[in-house]
Order: sequence, then structure tokens, then C-alpha cells
Amino acid sequence: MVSETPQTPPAIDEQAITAAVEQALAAIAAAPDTAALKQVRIEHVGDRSVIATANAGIKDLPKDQRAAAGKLIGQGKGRVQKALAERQQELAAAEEEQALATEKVDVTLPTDRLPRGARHPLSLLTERLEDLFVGLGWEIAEGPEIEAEWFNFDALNFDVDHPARQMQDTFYVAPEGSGQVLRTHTSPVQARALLERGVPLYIACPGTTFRTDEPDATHSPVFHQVEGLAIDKGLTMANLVGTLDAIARTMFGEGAITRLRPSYFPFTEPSAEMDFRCFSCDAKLGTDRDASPDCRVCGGTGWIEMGGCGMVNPAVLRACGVDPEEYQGFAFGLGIERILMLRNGVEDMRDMAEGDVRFSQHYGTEI
Ligand code: FA5
Repeated sequence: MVSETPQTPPAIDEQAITAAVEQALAAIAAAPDTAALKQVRIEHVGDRSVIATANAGIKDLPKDQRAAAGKLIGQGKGRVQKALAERQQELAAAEEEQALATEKVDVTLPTDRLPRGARHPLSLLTERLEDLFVGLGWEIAEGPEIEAEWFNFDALNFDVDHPARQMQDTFYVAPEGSGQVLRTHTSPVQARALLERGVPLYIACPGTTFRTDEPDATHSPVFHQVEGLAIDKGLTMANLVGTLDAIARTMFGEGAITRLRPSYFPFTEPSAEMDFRCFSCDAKLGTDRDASPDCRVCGGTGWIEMGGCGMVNPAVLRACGVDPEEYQGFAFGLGIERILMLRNGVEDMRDMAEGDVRFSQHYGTEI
């Protein structure tokens, strides 16, 4: 016969529960902030706490003890939960007050917000130039700033030993012999447009150009040109002069004084430079002789070189597959910085590259 050991039902430890409740209340009262209170909640009423364990053990008590135990634990738990809720409210309110005090924004302090930018006068002038050409019925063309040496020089009839090809004038793209340059002028777009669009052709191309020039009042290593090219049947030098005059009048008004001076470019024949009367020194009032000898804008000559021009060399037309017996035309390339200098009386081209928004605002540009 197997004898059974009688099971002793567990008894409730009233003292331990009362002590746990008192400890919980003391810890709640001592919690300095809501983070500490969260920890107190876990320790004293969390799943492993004395109170929770006792609560879970009620079902294992002898039936006649369950009601009393339930009442004792329930009341204790209730006191702790109430104390937790009150302390939570108290600490949260204190923390919010503290945050409001330390994060206060003084709306009367002076602002350090940066002023809004303005569009650069060169960008606006470039757009005006484009409008001018579109108004003449011309198209706007584009070309790459990193250009093949062939387009920048060979297609434009530059000899292999032409001085412009020297390293001291041209930025070559590494490695040596890559055949790539930073375009030194917008003229390579002439060859690109002829090859891509064919004839008849009327295009203008504004863009950035690069030369190893030292910066001074009228030179920058990075500058802008606008190229013009017109190829059609029967165009003559008179068409070139008429177009340049139209540009000068649109840009500078009816009183603009210009002159063409014989020059040389391998891709035009005959070639000329287009000069504008100096706006800065006494030259604007009279003849060459009146220019101030020490004028840093015109160098005492009374004239500012605006660009080159000429009748397109038949060699260029042939290189681009156009029969020069049938089609002729003219081309020009004007410096956009120089036009801005003349239009707005900017005495030093270096001011254009400073990036100071006051420069843009001073020259009347829209924001
Ligand atoms: C040329 O660049 C020729 N491609 C122009 C041309 C086009 C001639 C079509 C014939 C037919 P040039 O080197 O002279 O030419 O430069 C033209 C203009 O660019 C100058 O008159 C000047 O206004 C501007 N320019 C040249 N170098 C600089 C520079 N370093 N900084 C600012 N502007 C410059």
C-alpha cells in the first residue's frame, strides 16, 4: 500500500505584503523624476515583484483564505497604483515646467538668418542676350565645356603650332595626350552646330570658357562668351556689321559707340575685333586722345575690346561638310563679362566672381 504525504496548502504572508506595499510607497515618494519612477513601477508592481507574485499565488491558497488574501493584496496594489499615478503626474508637470523655462525662445532677439540670394547679373544678362537672338529668329545652341581639341582648334583651322594651343593659354585635361581641353572659346560650337544641324544655320551659343589668364580688371581665367554663327546663301560682311550694330543698340541704346578693327582669327577671313568706347574714363566724352592715360578699364586706349568676328573661313565650312561655293556666312564671339561691365559700369571684373549678394543687388537684379 502506498501512503500519500498530505500537501500543506501555502499560506499568505501578510507581513511581507504589507512591508512590500510600504516599501513601494516610499520608493514612489522618493523617485526624483519620471525615468526613476518607471524603474520603481517595474521593481514594485512588475511581474516579478512581491505584490505581483502574491497576487498570482491567491489561486493556490486554501479556499477559505482566498477572499482575505485577495482583499489585502488588492488594497495594497490599489494604494501603490494610485501613488504611482499621482507621482507620475507631479513629476511630469515639474519636468514640463523645467523644459519650458530652459527652452524658452526670446522672439525679441535679433535674427541671424542669412539674406535670400539673388540671381547673378551675368545669368540675367545671358538670358537677355538669348532673348535678343531669339528675337532675330536665331536658335540657341549648346556645347560641352570639356571639349575635344579637334573641335576647339583643328576644326577651326588652327595650325598645330598655333600659339593659342600652348599650355600657357589653354587648360589641358589630364592625362597628357587625352585630346581634351577646357574650351578656350565658344567657337567649337560653330563646328558642332554645322555638323549636327546643317545649313542654312543661324545659332547663338552663350557659355562658360576658360583660359590661363591672370585675373585683372578686365580678365578672368573663367569667363563667358556668346557665339553667333550665320551660314546661308549670299551672306556678306554687311550682314555681320548690321547684326553687331543691332546687338549694340539693343544692349546699350542708340548712343552706343562701336568700331571694327582688322584682326586675325584662323577660322574667319577677313577677321575683325569689335571695340566699344570706354565708359569709365574721359574717352566717353571725346576721341581716342581724350582717354585717361591711367584708366584701369581701357588701359588709356579709350576702347574696350568686346569680341572677335569675321566671315567664316571656307576651310571651316569644308571641314564640316559644307560647300563654301554655295554657302557663306559670318561669326562672332563676344565677352559677356565685358558687356556687363559696359552696361552697368562695373570697373573690375573680379567683383563679379566674389559671390557677394550685394553685388547682384547693387546692379539691379531681381531676387
Ligand atoms: C575669340 O575667343 C574668338 N573665338 C571670337 C570669334 C568668334 C572670332 C567668331 C571670330 C569669329 P578673343 O580671344 O578675342 O576671340 O575673345 C573674344 C572676347 O572674349 C574678348 O573680346 C573679350 O571680350 C572676351 N575675353 C577673352 N579673354 C577673356 C578673359 N580672360 N576674361 C574675360 N573676357 C575675356
